[in-house]
Parts: sequence; C-alpha cells; structure tokens
Amino acid sequence: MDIAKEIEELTNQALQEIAALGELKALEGWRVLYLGKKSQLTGLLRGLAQLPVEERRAAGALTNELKRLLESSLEEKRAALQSAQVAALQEQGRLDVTLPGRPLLQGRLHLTTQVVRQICDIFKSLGFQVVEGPEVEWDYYNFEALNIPKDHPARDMWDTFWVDYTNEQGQRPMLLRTHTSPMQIRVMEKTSPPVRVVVPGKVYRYEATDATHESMFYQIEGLAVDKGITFADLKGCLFEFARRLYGPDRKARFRCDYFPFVEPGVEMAIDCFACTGAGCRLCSNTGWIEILGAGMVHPDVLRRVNYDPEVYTGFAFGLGVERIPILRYGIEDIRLFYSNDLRFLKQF
Ligand code: FA5
Repeated sequence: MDIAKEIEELTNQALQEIAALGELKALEGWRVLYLGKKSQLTGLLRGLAQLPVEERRAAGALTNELKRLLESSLEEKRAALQSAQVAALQEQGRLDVTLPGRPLLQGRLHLTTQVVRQICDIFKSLGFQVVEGPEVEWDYYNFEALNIPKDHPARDMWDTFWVDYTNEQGQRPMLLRTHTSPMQIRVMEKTSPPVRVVVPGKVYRYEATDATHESMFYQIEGLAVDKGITFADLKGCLFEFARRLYGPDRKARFRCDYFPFVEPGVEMAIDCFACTGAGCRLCSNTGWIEILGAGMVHPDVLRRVNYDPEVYTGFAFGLGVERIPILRYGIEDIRLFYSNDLRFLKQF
C-alpha cells in the first residue's frame, strides 16, 4: 500500500478511537496499541530503512509527523481525563483541594554518625587515617594480644557478650568486641611503622545500663606509633582534639588509669556541662565526665606484632563517642540514642 495512504488511515483510526475514550486505563491500552513497541507506527519507522532513497525522505517526514501527532493527542487526552476525574471527585464531595498537603518526613544522619564524622575529620586534619574492623572478634585480638590472658582479673573490666561457638579445645574464642582496641593489633600486624590511624565503630558490653552506660555504644580508637613518640605527643594531640571539639573554654583533665595494654595509662575527662563542676546526676557528683582512656602502647604489645620497642614507641586512646554530644547538648540519658524515638532524633 502507498505509505501516505497507510498513514492517513492510521491517523484517522487512532484519532477516532482516542476521542471515544472515557477512562485513563483505556488510554494506556490505546498508547500501547498506537505508540508501543509492536505498534504499526514502530513497524513503519523500522521499514523506512528499506525504502528507496528517493521515497525515504518524504515517508520519513510523514511518519515522524504521525508520531508527534499521536504523542501530543495522548498527552492532551491524559490531562483532560485527569481533570475530569478530579472534578468528579470534587462534585461528589470526596476531594477537598483546599486541604493542606501532608509533609513528607525527611531523613537525616543519626546524631552518632554526625559526631563520628566530626571527630574523624579532626583527627584526619592531624594526619590520622580512618580504618574500620570487625564487630564479631576473636578473644585473641580483643584480650590476649592486648596483655589480657585467659583468667586474668582485668577481663572483669569488660563484661563480655560471648558468641555461642565452642572450638575443638572446648573453648569459646569468639565475642562481640568490648572495645575498638583489637584494631590496634590488626593494624600493626598488617603495617610497618609509622602508623597513625583512628578506628570508629560499635562495641558491646554486657552491663546494667544507666544514664551514661549503654550495652551497645560507639568508640573511636586512636593509634600512633613511630620513632620518638612520647607522652607529650599524647597529651598535645588529645588536648588539641578537645579544644577543637569544645572550644578553648572547656576544661580537660588527665588522671592515672590502668589498662593492661598501655604503660603508663590515663583517663581524660571534661568538666560536666550540666553542673560545670559542682556535681550532679549526670557526672555522678564528681563534676567530670570521663570521655576516653589512653596511654603509651605497652612494649609487650609492640613485640607481639614484631615492632621493636627499643626503636618504636606509640600512644593509643579509646574514646566513647556518645559522651561527646551528651556533654555538648546536655542530653540527660545515653539510652535515648538508640531507642528510636523520632522526637529525640529529630532535634539534631
Ligand atoms: C577502653 O575501652 C579502652 N579500650 C580504652 C583505651 C584505648 C585505653 C587505648 C588505652 C588505650 P574504657 O572501658 O574506659 O576503656 O572505655 C573507653 C570510653 O568508652 C570511656 O571513657 C567512656 O567514654 C566510654 N564508655 C565506656 N563504657 C561505656 C558504656 N557502657 N556506655 C557508653 N560509653 C561507655
């Protein structure tokens, strides 16, 4: 058949049919029939390539015009049917277009994620690299390699969730990490000094919870090992961190503490925001809130990963993340962080 005639017939038929349609669903059927992949129009467009060159140009123009016409008819009809539908609903009193729309809830980063990123940024600017490690950990990395052998009383410092898995020797060697310190060993095993890393992540403790203690919380571990690192570097680095995070007016305090994998060991505390030192429920009446444990890496730990403690020294710290925003915003209970109450989370 002559292509011009075929197009004319197709146009008439398509326009006649669309004019008679009264529903959006039927319009979709019309679209598939006249504009779909298997439509006559698609056949015509495909056939253009086979036409002799002298006919191709005119036939191409006609076919493309048909395509445009069908597409614009489709859009016009769709708009007409939609407004008819709205008008009908309004007439029946089922649609009140003057009602305000329902706002969509907007997601945001969890407060902890925001603080973790902020802390990591501070340490990145001090030359540290960010790495992550496993939450299900071996006893070896969580305890033994950190100078805490089996049956050592220091294990009582970390009430542990053990994984229900027994090895051939009848031992349970797997646990949920109680701190991020196992990553000290993992990083040093894989790298030669100098090392400067921070390790953010979740840790777990089987403990009775209260306003400043959760059974799942975040820590950020820090480790720096090189020739000639001293306790002054530890203090300088952590004071600088506290200044950047809280501003120059906040007081920070170091006191002796014991951790088997450092010597000497310290704890760092910030003056309590709520009572500014007078003593309250949040700081257990001490005026201070402990935010991290730290110290010089123990020579035995260095030896275990084949670092020579006569050549290399280093410092490490482990920081409780939630205590940072607790101090900054005056949050009265750490348990609010992970109880999924949007009224709390939406504030940050
Ligand atoms: C440790 O976990 C050591 N791994 C820290 C360390 C690393 C010392 C490197 C030396 C060198 P500690 O158990 O004190 O230490 O915990 C460190 C910090 O985690 C605390 O200062 C506190 O801020 C936070 N923290 C401890 N227990 C909880 C808890 N139950 N809930 C919320 N934060 C906690």
